[in-house]
Amino acid sequence: MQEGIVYRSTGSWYWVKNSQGYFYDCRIKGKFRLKGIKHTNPIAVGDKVKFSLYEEGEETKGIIEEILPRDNYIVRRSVNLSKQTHIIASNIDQALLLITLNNPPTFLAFIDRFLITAQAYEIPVVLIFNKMDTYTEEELAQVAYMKSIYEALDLPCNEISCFDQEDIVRIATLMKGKVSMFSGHSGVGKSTLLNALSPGLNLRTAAISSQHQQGQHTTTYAEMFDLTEEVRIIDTPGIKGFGVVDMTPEELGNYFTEFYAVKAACKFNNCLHVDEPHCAVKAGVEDESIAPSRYESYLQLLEQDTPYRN
Ligand SMILES: Nc1nc2c(ncn2[C@@H]2O[C@H](COP(=O)(O)OP(=O)(O)O)[C@@H](O)[C@H]2O)c(=O)[nH]1
Ligand SMILES: [Mg+2]
Ligand SMILES: [Zn+2]
Repeated sequence: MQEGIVYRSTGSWYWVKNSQGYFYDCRIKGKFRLKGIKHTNPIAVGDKVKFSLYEEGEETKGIIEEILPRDNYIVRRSVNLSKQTHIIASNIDQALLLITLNNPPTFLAFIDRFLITAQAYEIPVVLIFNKMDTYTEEELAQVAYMKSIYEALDLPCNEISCFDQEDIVRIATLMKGKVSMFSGHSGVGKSTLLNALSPGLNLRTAAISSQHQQGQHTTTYAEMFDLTEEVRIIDTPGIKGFGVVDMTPEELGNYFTEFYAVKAACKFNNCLHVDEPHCAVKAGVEDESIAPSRYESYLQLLEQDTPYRN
């Protein structure tokens, strides 16, 4: 039996790379379909699988026999109205969120929403402030302020320019030995950074966006790429963030780690930090130990993204 990782999937065929670096076209055994009833696809890009080989004419192909437990996975709702979800990708070691101040603007609320969702998916996030070569003194101060908010939460922050070779090497280093996923608004420099990291790589993203322009039907297919031998990415064209994850108001509050850290001091143990008296979170916002933007993001998410609130 071979062990491998799924790099690409068409829904019926899986392109699996084994530990020696060889790729095989694999099919799955029927039983996975039954097991994967919650999800429209039983196996996703990023999955670690065990497969056996068989000969089909001249070709050696594989049958996936087993899927190893996933560290994490991201989903989107399937297009039909069922409760089923489609697994976009799994086993993501880190999400690299590219941020630019302007051109395009990345708002703090967007960053916070991304962080919360990544946390719900159990994917560590690295923040990358890009286009540092373009900012004025005033804008640099703004970046420093944004950075201070997230460094206080122990999130790794990097300032880079895609045109600075030392910065590229730094990013390559933090990607080494991991599967990373790039996120961020269109125009923040994802493709530029990927090309700088791996000049030979011909990413599919361009082809996908030209398809878009022709108004064709496009589906989001994730795909794994080796940038170098030890640097892998999962490319998820068309996904800027992680979409929306259902969570209860209480879960949401807990995902704001600095709120969670003080909530024992709230008068009510089910405090949602909104109208309640003697709230430690609101006190923290007042004495500025909690960033006002984080609290604003929280209120916004509480309003929009917690359907269970009644
Ligand atoms: N000045 C400057 N421009 C950049 C940098 N990174 C990307 N860009 C430019 O930003 C534009 C959008 O980049 P692109 O990689 O297509 O963004 P994507 O939509 O996130 O893939 C391009 O014109 C890039 O040349 C950077 O670090 N500095
Ligand atoms: Mg791009
Ligand atoms: Zn409270």
